[in-house]
Amino acid sequence: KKRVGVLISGSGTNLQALIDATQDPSRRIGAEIVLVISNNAGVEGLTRAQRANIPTKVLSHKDYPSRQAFDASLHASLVSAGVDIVCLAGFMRILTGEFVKGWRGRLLNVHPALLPSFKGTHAQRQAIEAGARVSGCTVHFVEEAVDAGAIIVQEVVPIEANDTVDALTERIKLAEHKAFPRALQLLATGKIELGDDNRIKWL
Ligand code: 3YE
Repeated sequence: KKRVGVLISGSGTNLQALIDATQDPSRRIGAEIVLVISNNAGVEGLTRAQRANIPTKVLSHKDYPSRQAFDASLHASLVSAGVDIVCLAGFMRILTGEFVKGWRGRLLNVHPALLPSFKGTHAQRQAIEAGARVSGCTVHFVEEAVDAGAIIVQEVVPIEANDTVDALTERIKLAEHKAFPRALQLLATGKIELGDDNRIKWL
């Protein structure tokens, strides 16, 4: 089984979906979560990990003099836990090129829109304001350019008449809880890899 580290910043609902999926042998994800790191202390995601008996660590970016130093500390913690694959599950920090390079092909993020549309923050609001009739979520390999990495799984959700950002956000979250475990399974079971051309290679 591949050893997974999950980085969080908040409530950890995607972490919970990954815990539930990896702990259910019938789902055959091929991965186990061995470490959860939060850059914020006291968040609900840490409680979720502890409840599942998964080791946790708080590394606050505020305790480091630079983005490089923070990322080096993240990297060292992941390496010492023997992590193979890193999942960003609501982790709200932009990672340095150096960190991203060190985990090339082994670092996944979930974004609340159908990339390459609506990159960046407030993606749900962007979709509503654009008048789109569908949005969704994207699980992608992380590259240095934010939200630009190769797409692994997407899940579509409707945008309803008179939809609100909050209602759409909740609908997209449910889609993320399906998409993220599927993407992790594809990588952990060797169905995909990140090709030298930075595109998905289906094996
Ligand atoms: N880093 C790189 N490439 C990626 N991090 C994430 C995805 C991704 C990545 O594809 N290189 C917005 C965060 C965006 C932002 O400006 N964050 C601030 C801090 C804000 C805070 O602490 O609340 C910052 O300076 O990093 C994960 C998703 C990042 C979301």
